[in-house]
Amino acid sequence: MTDRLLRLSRQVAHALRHRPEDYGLALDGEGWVGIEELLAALARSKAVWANARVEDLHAMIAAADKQRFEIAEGRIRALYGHSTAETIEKPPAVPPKWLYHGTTASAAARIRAEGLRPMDRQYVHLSPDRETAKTVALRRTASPVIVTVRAAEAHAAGVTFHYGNDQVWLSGSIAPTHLAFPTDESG
Ligand code: HQG
Repeated sequence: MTDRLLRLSRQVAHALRHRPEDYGLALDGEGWVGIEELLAALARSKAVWANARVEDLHAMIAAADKQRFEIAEGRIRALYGHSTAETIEKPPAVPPKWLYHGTTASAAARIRAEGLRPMDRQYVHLSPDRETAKTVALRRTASPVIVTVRAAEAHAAGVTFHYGNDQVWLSGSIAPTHLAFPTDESG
């Protein structure tokens, strides 16, 4: 991924996940916005994007290590990560039996006590396997703690889950009773 595409990805994530209003954009209920609208908004926001084209958005998606955005029918949306005031609607989905959440030791201590919470985002973000969870945690710490989520059990108890992409599941808050911690962390 070139520096320019990485910067584009960060800017688009900022616009489509967090601050669409700063760009004069309004997401629809599922997070979509017109591609031409987004390109015009980017061009207004920074001179460096004045000549950005739809081809750049396709190249950004193709070069990424994970699927953060989706393009369809002349529109684009972020698949997860939102922190906008209006909750992005995601269809409910039946999760696999287990999901994983990679985090820091200090957050894990809080999570043991109060469960997983969305914090600044609209949903809790979960990984389908330990390796992915570890990668998520490595953004924040060199010593990841992997929390195991008994997802099917939580789902049966009423927690709503949503599919983000093949590496990301989303959910509401999950109580500690549905979580398991590494023995060296749990004491
Ligand atoms: C923690 C990236 C204290 C949680 C990643 C995490 C992911 C608690 C932090 C996606 C807590 C929130 C999301 C509680 C949760 N007390 N801390 N009760 N419950 N936390 O960034 O999952 O590259 O919002 O453990 O790969 O780290 O941007 O969530 O450390 O898919 O596409 O609060 O963002 O994707 O942090 O990451 P985040 P996350 P992108």
